[in-house]
Amino acid sequence: MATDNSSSKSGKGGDYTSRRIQVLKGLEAVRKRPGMYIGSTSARGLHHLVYEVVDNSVDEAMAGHCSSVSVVIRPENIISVDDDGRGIPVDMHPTEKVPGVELAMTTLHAGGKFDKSSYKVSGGLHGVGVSVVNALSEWLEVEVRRGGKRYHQRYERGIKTTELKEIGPASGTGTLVTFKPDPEVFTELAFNFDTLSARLRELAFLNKGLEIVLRDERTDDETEDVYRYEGGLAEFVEYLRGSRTAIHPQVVYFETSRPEAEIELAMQYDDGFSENIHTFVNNIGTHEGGTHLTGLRAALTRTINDYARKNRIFKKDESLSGDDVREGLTCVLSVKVMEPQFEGQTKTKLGNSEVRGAVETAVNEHLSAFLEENPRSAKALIEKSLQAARAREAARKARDLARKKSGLEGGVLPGKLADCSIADPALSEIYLVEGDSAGGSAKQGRDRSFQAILPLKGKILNVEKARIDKILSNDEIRAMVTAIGAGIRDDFDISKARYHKIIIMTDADVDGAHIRTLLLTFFFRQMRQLIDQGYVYIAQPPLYRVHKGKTERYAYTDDERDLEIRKLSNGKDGRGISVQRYKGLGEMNPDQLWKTTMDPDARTILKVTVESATEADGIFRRLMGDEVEPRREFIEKNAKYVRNLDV
Ligand code: 0RA
Repeated sequence: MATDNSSSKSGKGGDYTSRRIQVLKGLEAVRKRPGMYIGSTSARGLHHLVYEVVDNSVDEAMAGHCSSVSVVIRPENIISVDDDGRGIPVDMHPTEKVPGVELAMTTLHAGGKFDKSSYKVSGGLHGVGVSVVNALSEWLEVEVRRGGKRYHQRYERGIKTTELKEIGPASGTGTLVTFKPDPEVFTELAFNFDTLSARLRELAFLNKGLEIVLRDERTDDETEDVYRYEGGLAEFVEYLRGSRTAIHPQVVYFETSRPEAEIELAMQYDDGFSENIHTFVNNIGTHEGGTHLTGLRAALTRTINDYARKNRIFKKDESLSGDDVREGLTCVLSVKVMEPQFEGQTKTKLGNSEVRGAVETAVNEHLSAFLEENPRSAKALIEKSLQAARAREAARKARDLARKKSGLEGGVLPGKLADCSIADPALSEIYLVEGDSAGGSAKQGRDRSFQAILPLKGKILNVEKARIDKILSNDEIRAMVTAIGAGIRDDFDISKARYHKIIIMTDADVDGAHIRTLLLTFFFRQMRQLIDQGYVYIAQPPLYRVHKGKTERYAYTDDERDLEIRKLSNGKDGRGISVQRYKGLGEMNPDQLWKTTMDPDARTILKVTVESATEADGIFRRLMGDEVEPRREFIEKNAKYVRNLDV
């Protein structure tokens, strides 16, 4: 496969040499501003490289030519992605004068150039193309199996170091891409198995029948997961439902192909109270919703009301609101659209207006058929929605009453709150502190100009298990809602938040971890935008105080403690050194609490972010639902989890 680099032929897009120079400039731009192409150069961007390569294989699967994709994390965090697709074309491109595979590896957005007649993972976060992965890899090797032969080519930092060469015979077809992320580019180089597993599992659910293998070869006890779901989204819904009890045996499921979009949907009601709808466009999670979600919601409300009215299930002038028919619902909607328009702050909102009607019609048709064919299921889910409607009415009354008495928003602040003195929310923070004694220390230690303290007594209510009227009658929750000042749920208005930093400060023990989880669940379910906007943080109090004479040091991990002990013993013995382990925040005096945990110049606080709504939802469910075992496991691994949230 010889290419003549010195030849200079004129053509439409400039001569060959100048076009090659353009290519190099393109990849250079990627290396200069990697964040523009993959979002970040931290753990998130690193994992993004894998998704980018896998997306190409999944595109091949969506086109109907690939049944298996395998991802291997090799020692030194090298990644291999292998598939059994058609193999990237190796023949010379007629005008570009390089093999197709080389074009794909070196041209930005080359993905769709070959094949316009299929759905592509494009727009949103993905779809920048494998050339970006190439540019950001210390080295990358591609192997294509096609036409009975194997071909190989190597690149370093996006520049080819070998020509595409035939290296032997091949049985079958496919593409193998192996790459090592460039340490000059990434601040984090270690792949997280759980992070990759979550996305690959999701992709397998979304592409029914596609087998995705994830293997970790970095340690001796090799881990291998295989994801393959013949039931597609129906199995996804069962997975998301977890341990909750379904109120009708069969998952509602359909797939249909319309001119505007291919539509696949699965849904099931359980005896819980939360709404869990996840939507995808071309395999990308649309966290900000969009036209497909609007169509789905409209169809749910209309179809269920129509059926109930027709079958005389309502009493006199009863009817169900959108919120009512979504309570206890787990639903996944996946649409595939030829030219998706992604909008919104994070480009995860579908804009195509024609999709709304297509989804609405499809859901109307299939859901009403399901209700007609399964009258007992229909009755169960309508009864459930009616209960939701009654509870909502009771909650409204309770809220009105409460508003009059103390005011959930505006009005009187809770008595336990020690508020800050400045009025600018952007500069204000509130510490939610476990227990009255730690609350007392925090009140004395704080900088009262911008730091507010709200002590919380004992365990707050587990909102995952409670209904809205009960949630609102809980004192600790009411205090938080009033202090934050932005309302709750449908009434929540983030622009009214009185603080832009809400810092959870609990003891470094199992109870503290539990309270922290309860609070996170509360924010996730009832004030989700606080998390989306990055307003929620977790304080990091020290675990140890090491002191000798007049010197004192604080340590946040066991390793740090050992290091401080070594430093203080000055190579001699450890006499006179004392180590105190803090069992709770209450053991610190106000001054210590300020110095170690609250002083903005000295403290570390972890920002809580929700990377994948689906995964987060699953985590919250497993933690807060009825299963005891996963919760225990979680609490044991809590520190790791909190950091994971930030990936
Ligand atoms: C365009 C055309 C053809 C294959 C592919 C792209 C392709 C790309 C990747 C990337 C990873 N795995 C892939 N598998 C296939 C083939 C067109 C044809 O054979 O007619």
